[in-house]
Amino acid sequence: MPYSKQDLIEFNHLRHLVLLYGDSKRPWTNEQLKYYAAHLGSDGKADDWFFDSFLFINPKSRSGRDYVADVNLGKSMSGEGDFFTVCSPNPADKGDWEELLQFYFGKEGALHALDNTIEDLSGSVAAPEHRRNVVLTLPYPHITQKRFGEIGHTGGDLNFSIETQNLSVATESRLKAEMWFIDRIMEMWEKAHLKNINLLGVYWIFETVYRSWEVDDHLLLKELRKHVNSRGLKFLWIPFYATYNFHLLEDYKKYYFDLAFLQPNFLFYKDGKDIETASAVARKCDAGIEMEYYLELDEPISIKNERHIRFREYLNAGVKYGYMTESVCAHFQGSDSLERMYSHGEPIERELYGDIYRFVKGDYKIKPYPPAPSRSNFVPRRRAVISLDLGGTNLRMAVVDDAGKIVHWRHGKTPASRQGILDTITDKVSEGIKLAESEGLKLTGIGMSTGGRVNFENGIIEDSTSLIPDWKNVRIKQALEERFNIPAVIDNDGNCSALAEKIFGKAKSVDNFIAIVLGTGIGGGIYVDGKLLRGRSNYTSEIGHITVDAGGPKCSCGGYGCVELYSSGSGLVRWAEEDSSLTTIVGTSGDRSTKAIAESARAGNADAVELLKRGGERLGAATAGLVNIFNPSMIIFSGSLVNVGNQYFDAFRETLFQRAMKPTSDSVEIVFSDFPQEVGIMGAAALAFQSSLQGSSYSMNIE
Ligand code: BMX
Ligand code: ZN
Repeated sequence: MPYSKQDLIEFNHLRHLVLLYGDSKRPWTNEQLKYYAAHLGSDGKADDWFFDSFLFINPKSRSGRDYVADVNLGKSMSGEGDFFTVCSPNPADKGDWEELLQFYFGKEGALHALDNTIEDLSGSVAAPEHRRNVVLTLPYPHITQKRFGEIGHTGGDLNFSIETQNLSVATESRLKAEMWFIDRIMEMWEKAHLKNINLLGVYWIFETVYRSWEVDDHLLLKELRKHVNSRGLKFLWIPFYATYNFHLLEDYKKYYFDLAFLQPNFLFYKDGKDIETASAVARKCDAGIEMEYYLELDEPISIKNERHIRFREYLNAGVKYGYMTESVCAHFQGSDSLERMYSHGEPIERELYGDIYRFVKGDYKIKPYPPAPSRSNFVPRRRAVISLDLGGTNLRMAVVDDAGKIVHWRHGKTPASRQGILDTITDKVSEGIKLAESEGLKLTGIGMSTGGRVNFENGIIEDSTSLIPDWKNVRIKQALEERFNIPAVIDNDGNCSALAEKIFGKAKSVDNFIAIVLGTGIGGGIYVDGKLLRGRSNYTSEIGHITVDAGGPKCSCGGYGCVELYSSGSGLVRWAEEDSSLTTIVGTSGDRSTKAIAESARAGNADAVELLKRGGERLGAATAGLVNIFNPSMIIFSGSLVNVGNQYFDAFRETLFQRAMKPTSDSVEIVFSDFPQEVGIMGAAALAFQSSLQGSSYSMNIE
């Protein structure tokens, strides 16, 4: 483990580094930072120092664009299954990076706040022996960023993608942006004159070292590290244990970083590695350990017990395997868990606050584990619903629990006939019920999201376009209730997507927004003044069927020139096939699918790029009209097309802002859903929970 007299001096006495996840919209204040800088006695007064080092991490810019990149694989403790994240479709640009610098260095910024906090505390506690360290996060240069912004006077925006240039040029540009960021940090640091803190280094936010045919972070990091070190800074990393390319930890000091902390990930994952193994790996690789803690509201009792046992193991293992005193430790604590633990209503959480403090001081003593949740203990049954999502291409079924977690997930192609669809639904629901019951989940409802015009009161699909053939006059609510004896509730997929965003997603605190689902067709849901727009018969928000070309071809809805014919998955394919000027778009197997179009565009095929631009443009024009009518503050995209390519969304944005009336469009934020593929499932689940909760005193358990 990387702790010797030498390291002590070289890293300015870094021992315990606390991770401070921030929200770009809310700067850190003295009031919050004091919980991390000092230990507070029961009277609320500081009686000692706490962490010696502070790492500031902001995942997103104020407008929601990503600084962070993440790859996670594994099963979480509540078992929602495997998941992973890829390069952001919504990457931060130079303006956002500048905003982050302001967040760090601005007058109200994190560093001034920390400096002042330490200054203030030095009144009640004798000044610390060494200056406290700060580490600043470098934003990740996403390869989805094609117009980062200009650096110097080079006459153009930096482009990080390999769509129109080769990998080494893209990597050079990414490196250039990072080097610029580091130089800006140094300039601002010089000017800031902060007395009580020491700028120790910078942090690489991606928890792996990534290389593929379109990304070369190996080269980037090797060069970047030289630059970081040349400015007198250290380069830090906290890799995810189950990470892709994890073996790189073995040689990390040789090539990439000056200091790494291994995340055991034991707290979050059901089948996570145990801490003994993780600490042995850290020791072997000369890395520190990351302590992992979080607090969740309203978690089920069994999970809470398990969390306490596991966190006790992090502390005890620090004594057993020596990392409490022989190593450096990073402390993950969600965004504000330590502050919340300090004033928590439950003694067990307050006790942990004290134990973490003792641990940081190096004199924590092993404590017994809290009792394991046993079968004989009373454990309330978690509630869950069966959720169905029927679209033009896919039929999905999931079991979703009352924390909004997908516990089981199945999906397949939408059968070609009405009977086929009904049979598959019956099969999948039966399967879901069995899975839920075998885990002791209490099923309270079935929710369904479907394309088509839905009679919401009676649960009847009254009409559909030919995207779902013969899907008319289907009494689905009645059929499900009779067959399974569980209350069922159905709504249009666009409406469901809007509900999903409102309850679980990006629109939790937004009252006026438009959700757009880009799939085989284009669906939509609109919230006005906090209410989902339903109209006379719940047939609202058929955004796909706004005419954008009065002389255009006939649409599956009976109209002509609808935007769905140009900008949806099926529309792009149709256009590619019918427009004789677009001849060169073909997939690897000679096909013309949406996937083939996306791949061709990524490979720089001019026809495919043109097609995406036209598609985005038409949708932008249609949406400009909606913006003028509904005055939303947010537009949220979901559906399988969110990854189709930036050309589409760039053209969308450009057209929208060009066409929509000026003051109206000024404040519209355009964002991507946190669950673009699961939006129908999440919406149907929210619908089922809402209706099963009506008249009951039980409340939904949403984080
Ligand atoms: C169609 C229409 C909409 C639906 C949209 C997106 C039917 C069957 N569908 O415009 O109701 O919201 O497609 O659906 O009438 P998806 O199939 O792309 O998910
Ligand atoms: Zn139409």
